Amino acid sequence: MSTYTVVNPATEQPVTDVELTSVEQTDVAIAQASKAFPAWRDLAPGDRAALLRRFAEVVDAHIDELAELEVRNAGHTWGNATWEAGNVRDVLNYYAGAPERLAGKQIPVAGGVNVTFHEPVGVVGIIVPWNFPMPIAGWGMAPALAAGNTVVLKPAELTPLTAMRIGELALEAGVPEGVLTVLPGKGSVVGQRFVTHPDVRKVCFTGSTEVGKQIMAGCADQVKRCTLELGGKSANIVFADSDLAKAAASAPYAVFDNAGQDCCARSRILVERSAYDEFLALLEPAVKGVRVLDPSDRSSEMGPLISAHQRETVHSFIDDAEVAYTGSMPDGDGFWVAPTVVLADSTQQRIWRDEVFGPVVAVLPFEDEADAVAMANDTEYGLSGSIYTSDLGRGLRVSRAVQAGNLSVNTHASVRYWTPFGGYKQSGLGRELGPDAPYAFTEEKNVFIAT
Ligand code: TAP
Repeated sequence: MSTYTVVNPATEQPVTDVELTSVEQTDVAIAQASKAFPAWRDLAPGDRAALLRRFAEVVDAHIDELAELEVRNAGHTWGNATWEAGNVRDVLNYYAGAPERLAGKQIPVAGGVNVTFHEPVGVVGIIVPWNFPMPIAGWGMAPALAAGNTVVLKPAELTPLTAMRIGELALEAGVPEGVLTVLPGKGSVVGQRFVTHPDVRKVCFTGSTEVGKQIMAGCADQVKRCTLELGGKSANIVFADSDLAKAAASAPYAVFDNAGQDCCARSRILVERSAYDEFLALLEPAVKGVRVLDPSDRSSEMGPLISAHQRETVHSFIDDAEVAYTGSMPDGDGFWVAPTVVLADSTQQRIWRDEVFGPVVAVLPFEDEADAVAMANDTEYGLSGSIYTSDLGRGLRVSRAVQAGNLSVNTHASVRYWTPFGGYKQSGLGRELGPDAPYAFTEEKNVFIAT
């Protein structure tokens, strides 16, 4: 039996050892999920809804415990970790409304009656990255379970603890054995088996674009359904007519939240040239004001990176770039990088094009609206972005022109569990969240009855 030692990224101290699931154990779990599927599918919709609501209640009773685990396992701040645990509860409650609403259609035809049904696909494999272990687990499992599927879920090897606890809480809530199974382990072992095992009918993957492409190629072999939520290089577009003080005050939180390990991080700031110097001057105190502290300190606003490896990757970007200014970070152990503002000198630079996944933001001026849109779209990614302007017509026009799935105007808050989330271009395939998410875990069946 091989094990992995979970490390606290703020202290580099071991937290606990976790047994890694083997291929054989993965196969056993998939067999149990297949066995549990018919009964879960056939449960009266109201009963499935009630179990999901009960699951949400049990999660709610353990918010502090889950948050505590995430602070130690992922280095998330207390504020973020409690929000993330609450998000799992909220997503379960929201999709508890779905079993009773997954209605098909009656479509007019000659000579009979035509009806459609939304039928669950079967066993769903969910592969979760380390940056948001709880929300991403919740966004996959809640609509999948609501639609009548059973779920096998693999957390990232680095951050398995909260997902494992959530799996236990499901059982405590009365969710039957085999309906949700959490399998801590390696992507190349457990995740890969979800892709190749014929009884896993759909794979929901969140992670890097590179691995996402491999998952998609692997799924093609069996024409397996897959949803991909991948990387991003999102633009924060600041027009000269915006409230510059507000735009500058909010910009750090749009990119340094979760130490920049956020697929939606607005890691490119585009500023209209006439406001460029003023914006940079306003941004400096905002960046320096971010409280970068051990996340066990409840006033911390930014914690460490997840690992030494991730810190090296981030340094490889900063070392090549022209740093304008940095914020603070603690001394001593922990995988720390200070919030860093880089002045880009071209849209071809690596810092401007590649996802850093760390607390680094690059800034470049633009000339006019058309230039801003062209620069924002000059990327293979398309996940999110923000537009700051006092002209709401322009805000809407630019939102429509930017090729990304989640835009926000005069705020960076673009993700809500009751609205759809996902990427254009190489940021992903399909959508999560919102009212339609359960349908993505069903097949639509059409039945014609001759009369
Ligand atoms: P990845 O290395 O892609 O890992 C993501 C998950 O996939 C992990 O659980 C990993 O397992 C597993 N995995 C790795 N190789 C696999 C394979 N061959 N087959 C099946 N599963 C495999 O990404 P990461 O470094 O954890 O996360 C960072 C990336 O995720 C960033 O690019 C970020 O933008 C993206 N991300 C996107 C979103 C959305 S919603 N678009 C949200 C969060 C993160 P291990 O445990 O072995 O690593």
